[in-house]
Amino acid sequence: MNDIKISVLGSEGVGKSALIVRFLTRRFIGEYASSSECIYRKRVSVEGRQVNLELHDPCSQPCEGQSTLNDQILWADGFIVVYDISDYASFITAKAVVHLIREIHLGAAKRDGDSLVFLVGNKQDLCHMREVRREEAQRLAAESRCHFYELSAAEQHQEVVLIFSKMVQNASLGGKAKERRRRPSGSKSVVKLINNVFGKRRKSV
Ligand SMILES: Nc1nc2c(ncn2[C@@H]2O[C@H](COP(=O)(O)OP(=O)(O)OP(=O)(O)O)[C@@H](O)[C@H]2O)c(=O)[nH]1
Ligand SMILES: [Mg+2]
Repeated sequence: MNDIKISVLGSEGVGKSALIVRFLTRRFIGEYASSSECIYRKRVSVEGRQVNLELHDPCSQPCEGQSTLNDQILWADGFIVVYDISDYASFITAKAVVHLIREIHLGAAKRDGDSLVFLVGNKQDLCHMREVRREEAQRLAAESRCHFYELSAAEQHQEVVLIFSKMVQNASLGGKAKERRRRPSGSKSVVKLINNVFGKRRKSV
């Protein structure tokens, strides 16, 4: 059985935890703990094969034993790079992250599968406050050989599941035999996740 490691990256508050929680529990809770980085594990089936999925949810606040962005990029097989469509600065960060992933993977002679970076514009329900034009994000995705999606973790469940499933499938096909790499610190089960998501109060947008 092979392992698939996916890191969800992007600036603070773009909805990384919301997307992961949606995928794992089907729910949108509105407030998510972000005081520690975590790896959530789930066994999934890809084309009849059992695969161990590890999902890395980084925290934006400084925390004990925090991994660097470089570590996270070297660790993962696939990346979901998230920005908030109502926050242009978060798009600039996403752009920098996408470029860094390409640079690090090429520099380290890691496989650079075209489909292993997904650029995701979250909070589509806030389109009345849109700051990032869809065309601009599409252009970045095309230039950087990423898949591109816009969605709302708050309002959509199927779309979120589809993105994670596609990522798992692509990573699974691309990475049969891979060297083990250092993992970011922290590891939690889905049960712990349920407790964790209630751990911090934060205003919903
Ligand atoms: N309107 C709207 N709000 C969202 C959506 N997704 C997440 N949020 C809200 O955005 C805020 C931040 O979401 P998080 O999932 O904690 O964001 P994060 O990227 O994990 O943040 P850090 O862990 O601090 O880096 C929360 O208040 C969420 O309820 C969405 O699709 N639409
Ligand atoms: Mg978070």
